Amino acid sequence: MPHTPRGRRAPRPLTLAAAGALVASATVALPQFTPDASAATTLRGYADARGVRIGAAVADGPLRTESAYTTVLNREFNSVTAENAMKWDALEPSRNSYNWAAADRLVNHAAAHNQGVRGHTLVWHSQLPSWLANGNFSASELNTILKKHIDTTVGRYKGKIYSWDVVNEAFNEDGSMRNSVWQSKLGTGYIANALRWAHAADPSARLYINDYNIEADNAKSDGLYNLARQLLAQGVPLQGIGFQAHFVVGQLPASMKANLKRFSDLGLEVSITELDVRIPLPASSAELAQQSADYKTASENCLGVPRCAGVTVWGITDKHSWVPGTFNGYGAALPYNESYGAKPAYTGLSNGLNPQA
Ligand code: G2I
Repeated sequence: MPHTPRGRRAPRPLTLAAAGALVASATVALPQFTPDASAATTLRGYADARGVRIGAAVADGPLRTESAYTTVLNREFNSVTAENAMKWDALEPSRNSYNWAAADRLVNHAAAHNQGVRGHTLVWHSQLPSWLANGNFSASELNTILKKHIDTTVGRYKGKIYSWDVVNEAFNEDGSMRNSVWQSKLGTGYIANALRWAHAADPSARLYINDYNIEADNAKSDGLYNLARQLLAQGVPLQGIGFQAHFVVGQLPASMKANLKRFSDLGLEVSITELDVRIPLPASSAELAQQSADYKTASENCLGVPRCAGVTVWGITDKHSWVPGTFNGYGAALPYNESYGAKPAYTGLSNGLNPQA
């Protein structure tokens, strides 16, 4: 039985609300997990008390080699996401030849530290192995390849992954579908198929569509909203929307909470899945303070909405963030600095998780 924190209702299944003509087609449940009673004032202590997840994207290198990294990971987070280890190019670099080592390592680490696992990601246009990206497969072959990937990957971790980013970054900024190998060969139907296959492989995993620049009410989130409504109306097993939330300091969209709420009003779970807040370097103390406010607001924007399952940050420490390698001149995006010192952003995130703050 999951332990219920004092004064909290036990997590219970939430029935999909019928929205308009939508038919309730599935049941979603908030994450079930046993809180770590050791430290109420950590991020995970506050998250446990609310029955939600506070997660971190985990890189395999520091997980294996840096004790400061695992100390913070285990103390502060009740959920993990593989930053790269569950991507297709990592799992199946040559056709039919799998490399599960790093993904297994993370799943085993999570089990040993009472952490849940978000799976990331099954269907994406990026990080495909070259045999697949350059294979020039027919639609029928691609369909078979995708089904096998989902059956194999979701099946391997059945019961060990509480939610999967089944489809990642499928939209263009204008709300149309991105022209990936999946879209161009299979059409938009690949999304419903992927969700159905994933559900068959692990009926207990919550299945997500995940994307960036959908935090605001905008053309891209409108496109996703319309697709989500259609999928639910068709009875496709879609249970959640992942809002990546890669922000620039001081630029959280004003419509974020209302936008998450409209998805939640469809009966879907919502989660922040990849939160970070980048700053032009060198970061000033004013920018670090604004970043702290942004972490608080972002987490409150999710947790203040019904059916928010939790918040995941895309890394732990600025030492290992993807940001400087991608956004020239930016960095300092995470709650811990390069020496594993907690930044003002840590306090902001903590206050966002703690309703008493
Ligand atoms: O780009 C930020 C994130 C946007 N949403 C989807 C996420 O999956 C994505 O994560 C990033 C990782 O943080 C990076 O670490 O995805 C990148 C591309 O998969 C990751 O970068 C890659 C490098 O491009 C590769 O050269 C490298 O081999 O990381 C790989 C493993 O270190």
